[in-house]
Amino acid sequence: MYDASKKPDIFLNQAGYNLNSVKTAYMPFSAEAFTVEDMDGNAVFTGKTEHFGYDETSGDDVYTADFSPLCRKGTFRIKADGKYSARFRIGNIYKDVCRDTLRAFYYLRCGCGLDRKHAGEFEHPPCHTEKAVLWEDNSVTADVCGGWHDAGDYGRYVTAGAAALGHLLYAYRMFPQAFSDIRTNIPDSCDMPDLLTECKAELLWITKMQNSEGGVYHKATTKGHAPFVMPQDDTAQMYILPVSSMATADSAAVCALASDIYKNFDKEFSEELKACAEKAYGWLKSNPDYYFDPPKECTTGGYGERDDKDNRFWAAAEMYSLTGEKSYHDDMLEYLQYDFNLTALGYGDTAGFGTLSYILTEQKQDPELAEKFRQAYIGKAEYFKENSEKCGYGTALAPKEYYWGSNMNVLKAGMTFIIAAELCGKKDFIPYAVKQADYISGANALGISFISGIGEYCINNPHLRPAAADGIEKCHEGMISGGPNKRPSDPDAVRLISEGTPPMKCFADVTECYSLNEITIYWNSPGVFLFGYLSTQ
Ligand code: 9MR
Ligand code: ZN
Repeated sequence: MYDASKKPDIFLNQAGYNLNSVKTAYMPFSAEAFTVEDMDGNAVFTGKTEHFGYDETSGDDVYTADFSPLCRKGTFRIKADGKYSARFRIGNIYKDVCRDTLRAFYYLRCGCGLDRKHAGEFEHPPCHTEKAVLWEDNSVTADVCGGWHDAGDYGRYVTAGAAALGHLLYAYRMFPQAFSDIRTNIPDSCDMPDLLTECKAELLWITKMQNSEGGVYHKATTKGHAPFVMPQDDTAQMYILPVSSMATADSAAVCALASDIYKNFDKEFSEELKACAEKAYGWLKSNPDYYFDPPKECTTGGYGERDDKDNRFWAAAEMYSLTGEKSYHDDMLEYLQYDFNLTALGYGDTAGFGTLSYILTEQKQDPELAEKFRQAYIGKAEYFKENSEKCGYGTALAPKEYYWGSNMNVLKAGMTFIIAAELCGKKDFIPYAVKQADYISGANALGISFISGIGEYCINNPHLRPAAADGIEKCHEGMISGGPNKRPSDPDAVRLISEGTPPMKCFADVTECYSLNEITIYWNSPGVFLFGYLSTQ
């Protein structure tokens, strides 16, 4: 159970550090020297701190302790001025963090039961298995069982799922070796890496969300959010909400991407994905205008977007990469005339997945275009690097960027550094990627690990219905919290966070605080990307 008295005085990555990685600890108090001790209290490293100075994001006067030269496997803690850090390990630590954050997706599965063998004490009977009805015509029923619950709520939203799949599948595409031996103890995990077995559950659900014309429904949810009950007890009517051009484009994109990846493991599934992608793309061509018509009476997650050009661009890029057909390349160029962010890897702005697809494609490439995309990633990484250097805790966000789900942006900054390092030849960015992972696992102004079960002082009360309703004190491991939000909007957070609190400290590990401490699939997925990559280092 979360225990505030366990809060360490010195903040660092509580999961630990790779043997040869950069290693930094942070102190919000003045100390000249520090010692790294093993578990018997023997000093294994001593060093002088550096005074960073005042940090605007946290309001702290920060001192840093660099112990990068300590390349010795073991468990340690840091001591300075009579104060201590939490325990941490040095060694191959990222396999475990990657496994736990990937396994979190299994706990979020819908339409099936979680059995004791795979879920242990978190087992529960099947949920949301009844047929759903179309919002627009209640006499039509359809089976849309499956996929992952989106977040703390039990809704299932196509664009959110596509973004999570984008992060996970690109992690696999860029560094498959990280996932060849990560086993998450999930059912049916024999003939492909567990990451792909897990993603297949969501992909199958996306294919069910497609209608006969190729359009893809935006979401499957009840009319409003469920109370805090277990998923099997959420028995209100399930609705299928209208098609949107964003959901259709994202589905075309992610199914095309997945078709290419699964062809080596599951030919038939790969073909099904391709057919789904082609049909969705066909819908996009016959419906060239932005289309989104959410009924106001349905109060679950909105996931609205003002524009669909970036989604269409992603779809065209993936279809081109899958087929090599010129028409898709032409479409890409056409969408590129519109103004969108070329490096955004989110559920709202998706063009970064499209540029990534093009950088990596094995089809014929326009070298200038590929270079333009690489430069965009380098530029974005430079921006994050500047923020990181200005921040006392090395975090890649500017003070104004701590809003709802800020941890996702920290993790996506980590992804950006990796893309710039691995695909654009800028290896110098890697230490900055490490610092984003450090922040998430405890090297932040609160000294808290934002991942449940990772570290001595970690979140345990996320806004996650099963975690609150299951009567088990310990939360499912591997859930990544949304993190600090300088404009908290739920009533409990508004009460708990006093006016003028510095951005990085606008956080509380409290179940009710959905604008601070919810979890979502697309906050975990960039974590799997970052931790998976670091496990290869
Ligand atoms: O992440 C979303 C945040 O940016 C919005 O401000 C907020 C309010 O609309 O919704 C968040 O998304 C939630 C979604 O609507 C439903 N599932 C959980 C999501 C994370 O809180
Ligand atoms: Zn469910």
